[in-house]
Amino acid sequence: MSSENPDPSPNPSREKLPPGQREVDELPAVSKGEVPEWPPDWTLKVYGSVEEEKSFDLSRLKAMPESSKRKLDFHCVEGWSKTDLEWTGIKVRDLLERVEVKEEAKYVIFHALDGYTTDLPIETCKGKDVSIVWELEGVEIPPRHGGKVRVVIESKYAYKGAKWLSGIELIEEHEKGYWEKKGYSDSADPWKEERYSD
Ligand SMILES: Nc1nc2c(c(=O)[nH]1)N[C@H]1C(S)=C(S)[C@@H](COP(=O)(O)O)O[C@H]1N2
Ligand SMILES: [Mo]
Repeated sequence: MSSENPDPSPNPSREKLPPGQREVDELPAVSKGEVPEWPPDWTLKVYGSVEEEKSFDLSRLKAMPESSKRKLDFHCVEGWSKTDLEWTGIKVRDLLERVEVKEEAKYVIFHALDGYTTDLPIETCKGKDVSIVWELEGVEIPPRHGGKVRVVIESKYAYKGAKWLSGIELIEEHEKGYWEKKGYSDSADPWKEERYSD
């Protein structure tokens, strides 16, 4: 568990695992399809409702002074959790500060190289809990787990964390992501067991 409590949903009962979750020994690799190719000219684009669109290459992300290591728990909506994984990265808010988000931006939609999307309210992304990461346990994230760059969010089910991150778009209206369109919860709080939308 991170020493920082996740913003939107601190662990209310101080229990290690959210309700209905069981710990697994190894982090499973879960995705809708094949592991996509990592483009040699990859950059992370931050665009949409911002004053100035920007692209960040991997060396620029790694050089950010906010870069840090955090131990986080990982909860899949299918009922497994892997606790205390150490990720290296920054927070999405560190990027949002560098592009100046416009007043009308209400959601952040994450785009991935495999066409996957998922969105979160801008307030959640201005908090401490939405991380953009490039190392797992001190080494480059394996491709099957979203390397080279992915999102992890301890206070949400894992489908809110896009692997193979390619873009961060600021939008005015909520847009359902890949799993959310199939009936999974938009809020996805594991401590409240928000697995499915009503
Ligand atoms: N781009 C992308 N990100 C994704 C997915 C996906 O299919 N594509 N699956 C999500 C789901 S449902 C889970 S449980 C986690 C799995 O991460 P892992 O494979 O590292 O365990 O990634 C999430 N992020
Ligand atoms: Mo999942």
